[in-house]
Amino acid sequence: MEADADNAVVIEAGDIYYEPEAVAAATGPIRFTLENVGVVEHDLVVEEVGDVEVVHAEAGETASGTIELEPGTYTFYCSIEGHRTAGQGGRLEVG
Ligand SMILES: [Cu+2]
Repeated sequence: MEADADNAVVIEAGDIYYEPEAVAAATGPIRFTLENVGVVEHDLVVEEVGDVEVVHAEAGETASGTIELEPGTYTFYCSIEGHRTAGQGGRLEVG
């Protein structure tokens, strides 16, 4: 999925997955919106920049956060205990 003109990426988070798991955005500030359709909390953390949490959404809620990234390939994951090992992760291409 490509980011829109505002460099915004929308990801659905459920129990326990992201949809989509592969997203692309342009260099600069990237706005992530996490739509949590699950019954537990989820977040989105970018690994390569020091495991920074970009956005956190409580169960059933939608939240947004922004991160500025250089061109490259990044890994994102949910830091709620057990979620990453259950497969809640994805890849972000910036450039
Ligand atoms: Cu999660």
